[in-house]
Amino acid sequence: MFLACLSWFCTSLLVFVNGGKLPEAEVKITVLHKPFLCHRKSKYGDILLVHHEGYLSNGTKFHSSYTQGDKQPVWFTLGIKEVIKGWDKGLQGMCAGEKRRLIIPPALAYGKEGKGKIPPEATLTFNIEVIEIRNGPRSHESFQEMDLNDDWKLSKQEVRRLGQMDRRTERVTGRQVGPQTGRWTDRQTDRQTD
Ligand SMILES: [Ca+2]
Repeated sequence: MFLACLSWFCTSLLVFVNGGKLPEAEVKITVLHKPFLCHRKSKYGDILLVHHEGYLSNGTKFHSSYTQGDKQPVWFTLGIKEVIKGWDKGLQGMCAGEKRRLIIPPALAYGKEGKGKIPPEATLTFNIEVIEIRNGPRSHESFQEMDLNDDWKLSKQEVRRLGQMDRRTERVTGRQVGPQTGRWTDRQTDRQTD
């Protein structure tokens, strides 16, 4: 009788603590590589340049930006639902050069429907390498200004244009060019010559 009461009490306590809700789906994060130097960490609103590989739970690779398409890393804005929720949650606080493995439950990926090669209710594993982190647009208006073709995504060209505008501002204001900005300039030069 005492045990029954105790178990009833514990269950009620649990429901009370959780507010009767199911626990929220979580992303499992494993850091695969952390660079020695970290000038800044990614946060909501930043624009990230990433390489990524995606796997289904049976080990099938469904995408790799290293080997597919134009084999280039992709830009996206963190935390504005431009990408699946699992990425928005799992790619915060990262350094440029850091690599993470994310295991994302279907609720934070493509859910009950699935999408393309992704079957319904699929748990996905991504290996993601952050190549570059830049300040994103700080307001709705500045995002719209950057998004030249109004598709609610920032393409490589649109982000590159922001980089060029930033450098112009630095020349005008004479602001000290930080290591990150310097690296960006080098990378841009590299890309233009290759
Ligand atoms: Ca766009």
